[in-house]
Amino acid sequence: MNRIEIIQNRLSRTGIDLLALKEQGNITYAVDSEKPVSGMLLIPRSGEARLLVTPLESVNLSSTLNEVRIVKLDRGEGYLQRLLKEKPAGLKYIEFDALEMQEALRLEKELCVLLRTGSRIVRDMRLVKDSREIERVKKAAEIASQTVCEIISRLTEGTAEVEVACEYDSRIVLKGAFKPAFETIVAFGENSSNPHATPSSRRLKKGDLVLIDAGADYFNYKSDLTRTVVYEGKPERSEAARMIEAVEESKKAAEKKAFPGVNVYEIDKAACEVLEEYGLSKYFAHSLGHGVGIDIHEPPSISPLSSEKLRAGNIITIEPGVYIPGVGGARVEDTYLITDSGPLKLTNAY
Ligand SMILES: [Mn+2]
Repeated sequence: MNRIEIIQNRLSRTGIDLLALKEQGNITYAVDSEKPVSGMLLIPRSGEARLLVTPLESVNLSSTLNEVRIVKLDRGEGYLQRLLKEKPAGLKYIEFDALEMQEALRLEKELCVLLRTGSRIVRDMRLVKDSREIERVKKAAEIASQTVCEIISRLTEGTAEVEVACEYDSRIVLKGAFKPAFETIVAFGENSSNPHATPSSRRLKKGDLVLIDAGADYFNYKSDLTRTVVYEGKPERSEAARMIEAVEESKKAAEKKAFPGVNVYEIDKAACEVLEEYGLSKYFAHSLGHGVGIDIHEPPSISPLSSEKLRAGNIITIEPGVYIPGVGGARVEDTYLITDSGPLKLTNAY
């Protein structure tokens, strides 16, 4: 059964007449494409699925994509306009993955249907990766890990953050990645205290904290890892070394909990307890981790607010970090496949 058929089975069971997907990651997944696909994918409970695309998006698309019919809109025509024009007969209940308020109001008025947004059908399918998806994330992880190791071993005094980031980006492409999975973060010294630092012209000095957060996109699947090191510093007893030790210990504690069936907030709790012991938990500014796949951030979110249970086949990151304003930050992150026997680390940089 292909993914569209699996979705149609679920529509039959829940009484939904039509599932409309707008998010690129969901469409790409549903049509099982090796390249990102945008547009509006209409999947009826039975019959042919159709992908509405603008004239721009239709360039390079043939008339079908894995048995989904491609419908080219006229220039200037909107997806909703076309959906309304065609008004499939007998529609009572439409579910969207995402829908803007204006669109919802217009559809309700003109179609007189029951509408729901935030559909979980494709979201839930994407939570558990199949073997083909796992192979792609593994490859993305391998490329990123090797490259981060190379980059760290070649750090030289006086190099700017942007230079290191560019070097990483070009090396992964030469290794077969499509592109970086997100904007590569390279932060030296005090800049590492910003969890989302943008690489700048700041140059590397001896004793600096060096934080590199990088990933790769391989056939649409992503990897994510972070390493923090001290550049030619005297590591013993420095505050920087203590921060790095704290996040590494915190990550280990989280790994021990990352088994199928565990509530994700328990993983977060285990990581926080270690940071608490170091007196650093007040400097932990973000979620502990996130799912990774077609999107760099996808469900499940590993946060204190989530009560989702881990499942075998989930691919997640664990990334505790501490950020002390004016001093610097440390984060260590890996991408893991959750298996029945626990977390399997896919990003094997040292
Ligand atoms: Mn991450």
